[in-house]
Amino acid sequence: MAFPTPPAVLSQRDLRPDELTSNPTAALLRLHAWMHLTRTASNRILELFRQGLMKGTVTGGQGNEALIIPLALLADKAVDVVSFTHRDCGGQLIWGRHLCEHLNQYFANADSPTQAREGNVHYGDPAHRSLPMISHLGTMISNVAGLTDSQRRLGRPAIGFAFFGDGGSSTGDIHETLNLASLLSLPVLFVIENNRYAYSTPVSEQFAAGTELWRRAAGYGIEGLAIDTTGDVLETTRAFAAAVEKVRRTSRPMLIEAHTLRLRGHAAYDTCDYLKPGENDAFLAADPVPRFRAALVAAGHEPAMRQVEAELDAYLEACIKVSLAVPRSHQSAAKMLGEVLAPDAPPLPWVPSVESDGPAPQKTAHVTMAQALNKALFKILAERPESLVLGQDIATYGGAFKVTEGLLPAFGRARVLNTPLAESACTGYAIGLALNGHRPIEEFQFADFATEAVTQITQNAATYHFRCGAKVPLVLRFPCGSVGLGSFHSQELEALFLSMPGLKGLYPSTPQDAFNALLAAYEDDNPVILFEHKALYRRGKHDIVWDPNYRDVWRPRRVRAGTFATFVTYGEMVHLAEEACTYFETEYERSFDLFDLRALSPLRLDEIKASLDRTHRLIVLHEGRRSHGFGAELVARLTEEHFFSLEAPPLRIASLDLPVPFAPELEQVFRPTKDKLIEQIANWMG
Ligand SMILES: Cc1ncc(C[n+]2csc(CCOP(=O)(O)OP(=O)(O)O)c2C)c(N)n1
Ligand SMILES: [Mg+2]
Repeated sequence: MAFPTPPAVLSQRDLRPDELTSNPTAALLRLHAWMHLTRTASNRILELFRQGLMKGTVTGGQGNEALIIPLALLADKAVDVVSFTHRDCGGQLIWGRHLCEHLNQYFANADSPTQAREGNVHYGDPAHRSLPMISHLGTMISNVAGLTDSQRRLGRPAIGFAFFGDGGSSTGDIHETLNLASLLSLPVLFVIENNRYAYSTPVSEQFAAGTELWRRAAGYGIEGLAIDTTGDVLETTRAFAAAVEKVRRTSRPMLIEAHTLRLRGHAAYDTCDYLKPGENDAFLAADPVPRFRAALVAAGHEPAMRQVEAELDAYLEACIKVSLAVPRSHQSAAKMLGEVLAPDAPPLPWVPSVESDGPAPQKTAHVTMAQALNKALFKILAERPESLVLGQDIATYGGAFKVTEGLLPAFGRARVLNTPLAESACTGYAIGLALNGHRPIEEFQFADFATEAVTQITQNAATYHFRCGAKVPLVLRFPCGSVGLGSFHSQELEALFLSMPGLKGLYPSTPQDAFNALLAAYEDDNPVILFEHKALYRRGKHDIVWDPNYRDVWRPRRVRAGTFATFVTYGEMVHLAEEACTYFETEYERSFDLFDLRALSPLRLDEIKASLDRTHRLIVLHEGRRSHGFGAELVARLTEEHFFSLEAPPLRIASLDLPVPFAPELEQVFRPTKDKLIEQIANWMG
């Protein structure tokens, strides 16, 4: 069924600040119309939920209209960036969503904008720079900062609108992002929707240093102010307009604490029994919507308003009728599984040479793995204008492992970006850039510190495509593996990260594969983790060439041919495995079919399965810990189809289930070594 045509008033989705003086009546009637629709739609959504027609829960925006309607109308929808919260229903509609789409999202039906894969407010319109929020409060605002920066880099006069609640304002992401935005001078309007409660927790239990949340701005070197949205709507709108104009003109962030209301509790299920006696009545008395209407009536606009309200009410009911008739969503497992990752992108038109300015395709370089990665970064930055590199100490210093050495003088600070110690916000910022056509490559100083960004990587970036079809082309470089640095600078985190859907992972073991892997990861439209074992960075020099088949790193490499067993490993362990294979060939006259997995996700195991069909014996080796380790997945996948043809139980060799011990002697006990490998294989062979 076609969507009902919106009343004419809803085609007015903008408000220019000069209208507030040149034609205030038209501006006020527009504000009223959107506030009326937003309030009535929110009330009807609550009713539909209570009738059991909507799923999950609903968190209403009743009381927040005088905040979100002026700001959404003032935004430049052609260039600006936003992420709406669970109180911002009116903003979604003003940004351009048809009311039926909004309702379909809440019904989670077959026409829902997220294909019913997400519920209620968790949707947006990334193609038009409205980012769908995830539940994790605080995460979205760094995405807004990144996308706003992307717009500015493309020469567009955009600003970002980052909305979050008084409760959300306590999260680490908020602090990291306010700091980052100030450092990078990003034009983002940070708006705390202070409705005095986070679920049942009052602001006084949220923040110790007084309840004036806007005063935090001074700590980040940015302007802060409070605006009371429960007062006169025209005054509120003028104050917002001045702030919007200033952020756009100065390109500096600003923090606004907007006092607002939450009239229907936290969510549909909220009992509200934590409110003090009379507190809810006070909220209702402070509601600006009826007072605003009464003022317009007193100014003689009642007949015009009544007509608009009637049109809007009829439109709302017509939209509900259309959306109620949409069938439930039915999707096969194959369809959903097939849409977790963005499809393979076509290869980029690389200059067929290791060096961008080298004419001969056959030109080689004799390099360590660190230098091979450095060459790939040079090539990407030289040939791809949408690329940039970010991370801690990567600019002047060239990175903790000197992988980014020389990039800053060649490409400048805007594209070789030193970041503060804020892995979560910096990853969120990179996600925002990636959503708008940039392709960031982020270096984590050590893979271990990526745990600071777990939410951004696994819950946000990794789920984007499934949730809304948006692509997040992002390379996350993880220097990993133990080299005598103890628990927090050594870990192999592939099992932790890759157990979450939506991430790809490559783990090269040679300079050539590292060079190829960085190009392949770069041109992928998904977040790709590049695992770089620190012991391999300087493990001798090797020739690297321009390899037109660089995308083959997404498949395993057969390192040696053999007959006794199929031997699967990756990373530094490939070199250990080779030594063990040589030993067994010499001492036992037994050969192994040795594979370097290279791509940890998605796993392409056909060639290895074919090998197992010939050898009927399997060895899996990795440096990560054994329990819940990557080897468990490999053994399961490889043997579930071949179980009855196996001639021996699979052998799984991994590190011990310990935090990585520091002293070299203890580290050797912890991780696989050549001697232990030989001993375990010999025992297994019997
Ligand atoms: C990081 C995180 N922790 C906990 C929650 C659970 N939660 C959902 S809404 C909410 C309260 C949010 O309060 P506030 O930020 O003030 O926004 P409001 O709902 O008042 O608009 C909580 C605790 C969450 N969504 N995210
Ligand atoms: Mg709140």
